Amino acid sequence: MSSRYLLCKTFIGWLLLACLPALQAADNLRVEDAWARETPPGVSNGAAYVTLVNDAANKDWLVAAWGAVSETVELHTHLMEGDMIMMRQVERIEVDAGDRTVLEPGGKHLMLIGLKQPLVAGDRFPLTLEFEQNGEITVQFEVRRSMH
Ligand SMILES: [Cu+2]
Repeated sequence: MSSRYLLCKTFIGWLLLACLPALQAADNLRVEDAWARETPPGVSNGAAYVTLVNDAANKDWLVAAWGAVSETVELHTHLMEGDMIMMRQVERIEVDAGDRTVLEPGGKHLMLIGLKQPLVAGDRFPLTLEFEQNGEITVQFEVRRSMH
């Protein structure tokens, strides 16, 4: 065995070690910017938004969400019907491989049906998001006054 071969083998070992954490971190789904809009008193439904980041090689789908904040959580989108923009419930929200899906005002969102109490700016509450491939992720949502 030449010393050159040894050197090469060691170098490849280092490369593998250096790559390992990156490979593991890439193989999942992340969420960013989880927030909900403040609700006025007496309003029983709210909306929550989040950015879904899919670093994995496979497509995934958000299929359900729930939390103690409301009776139920529905997945919604906005659609044009004639000249009206209507909210519609959807069965799942796709997150393409290596891509991100943004839930935002005027687009896809989590509809909090039957709020237990008004959402007040600065408060935080957890929601569990269930993905078809990646399973459940519990996320803290921050209540904001902003419309954006
Ligand atoms: Cu809605």
